Amino acid sequence: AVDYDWWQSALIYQIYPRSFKDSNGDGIGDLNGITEKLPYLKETGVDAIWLSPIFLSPMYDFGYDIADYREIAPEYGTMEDFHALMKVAKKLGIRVILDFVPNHTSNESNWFIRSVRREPVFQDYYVWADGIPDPDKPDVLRPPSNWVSNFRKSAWEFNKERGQFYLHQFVIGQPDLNYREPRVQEEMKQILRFWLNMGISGFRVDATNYLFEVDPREFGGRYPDEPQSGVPGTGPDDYEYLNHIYTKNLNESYNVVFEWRDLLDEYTDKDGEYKIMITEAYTEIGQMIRYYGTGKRNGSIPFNFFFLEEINNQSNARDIKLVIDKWMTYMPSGQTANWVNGNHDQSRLASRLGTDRVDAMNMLALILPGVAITYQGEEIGMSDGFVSWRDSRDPLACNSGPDRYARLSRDPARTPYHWDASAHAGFSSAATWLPLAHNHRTVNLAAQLEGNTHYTFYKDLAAVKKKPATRYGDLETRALSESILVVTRLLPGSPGIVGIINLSQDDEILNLSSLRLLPNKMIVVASGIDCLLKKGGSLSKAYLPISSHCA
Ligand code: TEU
Ligand code: CA
Repeated sequence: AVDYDWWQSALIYQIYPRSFKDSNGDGIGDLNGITEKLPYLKETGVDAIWLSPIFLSPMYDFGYDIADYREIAPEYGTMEDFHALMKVAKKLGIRVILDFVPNHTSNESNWFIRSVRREPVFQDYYVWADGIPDPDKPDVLRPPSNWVSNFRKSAWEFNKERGQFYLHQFVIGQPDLNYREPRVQEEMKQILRFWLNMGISGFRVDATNYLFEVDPREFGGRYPDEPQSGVPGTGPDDYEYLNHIYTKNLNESYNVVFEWRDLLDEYTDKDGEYKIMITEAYTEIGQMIRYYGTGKRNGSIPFNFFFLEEINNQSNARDIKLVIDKWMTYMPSGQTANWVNGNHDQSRLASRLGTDRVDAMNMLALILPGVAITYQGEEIGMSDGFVSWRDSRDPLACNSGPDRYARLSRDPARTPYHWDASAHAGFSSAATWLPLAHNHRTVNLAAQLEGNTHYTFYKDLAAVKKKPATRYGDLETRALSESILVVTRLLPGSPGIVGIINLSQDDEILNLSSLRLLPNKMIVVASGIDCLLKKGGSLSKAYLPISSHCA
């Protein structure tokens, strides 16, 4: 029998391999470290792990610059280690999702080296363009257009050997592939097959909305300048200085995703499971939703980034309700929702919203319909680490300079996982590649295995996530006041789920009978509210800072 719906209510755990667990004492996390911790993830209730890139890379962008899609980065291990990981994961029933980075390779990729030399097959693998002679200094070539990289400064880099500029929408070491070259599209499909043949359960697709740029043939053979955005305080080196209408969200990028979906579907019967594809595209909701597919074509699950972008430490119950309802309203019927509370590019929950909102947000992600995606460490409420300018490793930080790096750096969210209170947080036996967050001796997994903790609450929620009503129940969201948000999931014939969040610091008296759902047996999960449930009784705010579910 084919398992079509494992993913529709999956709890997916994002592992940033470099910072999860170091098994060989070099201060860098690795595959064997992950394998060692799989039983912990099983115990927690995780259905699938998504591994940030594990492939051969010079690591200018920590694996998002891939030199060979078919090889494992030596600091992370070997192909044998990967097979061993897969074997243990299979045995435990944890599915493995890999990161697919199709927009660009590393400049150390063989494809790029051969493209620089204009070798016949490879010459158009990347986005090459002639420079524009400077009218004042004829021997100086200016970049083909005003395009700016996501990591600041011109998105064009001159290559002396070839005598042309190449496009890089991210770091200089990440040349953009040319999707108008059919061979590139074919290569990428072969890479998907290569990993699918190893029994993985799907892909997270990186930077999907950057795949295509406009076709210069439609602009007289040149790449057109992007219009200025008018965003105050930005200059020509800043990404935000421009509106990216020629380099982002092109129709062709969606079509490629639909083709990859079809390719993944070829593996459904063979492996007896549906393969998941989750696409990353930071953009406005209309553009995001289009990745789900059209009437005719099946697509992917677009990451829902609105928890990250539209909820802050001031958001009240009504604000949060609106963010939830927005996705559910825009999502085409029959599709699967998803909820993201963090990733390796974003500030952590505890730092972004405050420690007292960590449980509430984890709870929402895990009781709302669809896929919940947890970034490693959010289940124990880790906070952003302090990373000095000197210790900075993220290229976005390094390109921003000592005065501006702190605002943009992604290093703080990438500090190693806190396993216990020992010297290197149980992550490594040696000094760690990025400094540990300052609170690792108090905020760590070992300290949270029992009692009312972020972790035990999360684990309870993971169990609730597996209940029929969480999988299939109807959703209702209600803001009872500025500070009380109630989420219910009702399924005829099954115990319902009611999630209650109190966002205020004050005592709140909540009469449960006012919710008018008590005749059914309900599983109540509450955050910021004491969990004393008596039929027709009332809930008053906790003496317990965190309350777990009670039946
Ligand atoms: O991020 C894509 C992306 O759009 C980033 O610009 C993102 O907006 C930024 O990191 C937020 O601060 C993906 C990966 O998640 C990121 O780690 C990579 O650096 C990037 O692609 C290039 O591969
Ligand atoms: Ca290691």
